[in-house]
Amino acid sequence: MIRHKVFIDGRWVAPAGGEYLPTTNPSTDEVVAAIARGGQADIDAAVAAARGALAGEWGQLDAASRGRLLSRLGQLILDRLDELAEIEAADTGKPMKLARNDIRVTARYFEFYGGAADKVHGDTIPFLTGYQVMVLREPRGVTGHIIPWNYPASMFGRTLGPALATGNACVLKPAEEASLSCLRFTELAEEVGFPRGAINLVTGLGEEAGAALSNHPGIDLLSFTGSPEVGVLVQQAAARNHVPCVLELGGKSPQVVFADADQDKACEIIVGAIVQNAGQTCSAGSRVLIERAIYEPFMAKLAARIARTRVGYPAQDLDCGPVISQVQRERIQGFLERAAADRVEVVAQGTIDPEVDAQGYFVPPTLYGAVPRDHELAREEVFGPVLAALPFDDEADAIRLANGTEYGLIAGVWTRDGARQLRLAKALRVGQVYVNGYGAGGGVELPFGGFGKSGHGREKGFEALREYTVAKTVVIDHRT
Ligand code: TXE
Repeated sequence: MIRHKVFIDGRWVAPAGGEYLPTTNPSTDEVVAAIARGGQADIDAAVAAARGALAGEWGQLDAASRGRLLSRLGQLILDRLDELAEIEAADTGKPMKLARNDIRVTARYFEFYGGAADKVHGDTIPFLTGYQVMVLREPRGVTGHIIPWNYPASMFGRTLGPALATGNACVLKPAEEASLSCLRFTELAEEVGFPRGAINLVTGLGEEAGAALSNHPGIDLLSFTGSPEVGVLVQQAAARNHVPCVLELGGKSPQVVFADADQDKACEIIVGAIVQNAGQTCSAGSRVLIERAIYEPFMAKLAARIARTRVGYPAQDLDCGPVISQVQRERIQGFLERAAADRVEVVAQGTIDPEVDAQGYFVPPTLYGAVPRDHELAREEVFGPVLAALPFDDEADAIRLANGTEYGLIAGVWTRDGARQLRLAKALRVGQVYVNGYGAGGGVELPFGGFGKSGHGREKGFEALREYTVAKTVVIDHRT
């Protein structure tokens, strides 16, 4: 079995503790590889290597050269599309078509940020006569990145692309459940010729390598995607070290369907967005809010569509695969059991393909109807293929309900009324609003991030470049 090392200062080395962790295929529960169990000593070395890179070759590179490295990495990822998609599908269980799409998105991040690297401009500001003021945009320095297991590939690009484009040196800790694509991308980055120390990768457990990274005093900015609970720990660590953090912590995103919506299109996209990646998507539209006048007919459409969904192995390319782990399956089953005890109505369920082996972590897509507004299914992130439907009375009620959770990540609005589209877009407390469509995942150009329990800071697009740089004001008195 392959034992993957950690990547520090341009070299693959055994973890300081000498231990490795098994990583399993969620479709079969079989161990597919071993990853290094990195810890404090590895993180210390990685942070020191990143600091060294800033003072060395990486820090000396001009922006266009950094951009070329990123673009070349993007191209190499595309060239290896099939190989990388196989790795991602085996490690996460996602259908091959989704795994391929995720790899394309990863490549697209490097293409986008490669092109953006030399377009991050500073500013000049009119000031007192005889003075020249410049605002430089400088890299933060050493950036720490902790990412989860649901989209390891595309998050590698999402978090490292803007950080590297702006000249930071990075230490990445991928999720212990799914590190394999990140390991392979790092090999490709080595092939492309990134100077040593620019990218460091330490695999391992959250409470070991993750905690060591987030608490490290040598980090200048933390970027974390994961659970709200760990997000709080990361933010506390950032506060202790007086550094900023970007947090992306999931959501309970609403799909708001008005009576004048194109119901067939809405139904197709809403179901697609909740079964995508077995519902393990931060921006999954997990609540569907339906105007009461069309509640019954629209629910009938949703139910028919959910009932047609099929769950299976990645190679079968059905609607969704297994969830990532037995722990996650049990967590989702806990929601389903409590909903049953509370007599929340299951309106429809998809089917797990009879070919699949009971060893995998499969969960059927499930639609719940008339979910009480205060029920956990209407308020908490399930992170599974579970859709909670709730009726609403009018536009004001829809807005109240949509904004009525602790989260605020993205929203879908379905109506043909142009003025209403705009009113909703402005009233919803979320980082992205889709009107008559829904785009969980892609759109690397589009700023993305949340409010409240969904986190703060913005990733993707040019906004991310702002997060990874800091303004320095230079005031020159040029009077003679
Ligand atoms: O997340 P964790 P888990 C939500 C989703 C899911 C739940 C639990 O609801 O059911 O979180 O998932 C690292 N210090 N999301 O337990 O633990 C960990 O190693 C520093 C939504 O897997 O937050 C991994 O790399 N790091 C989310 C990363 O944090 C720590 C995606 C995420 O793991 C750490 C994933 C610690 N003490 C889960 N403990 C989204 N926003 O999409 C763990 N980690």
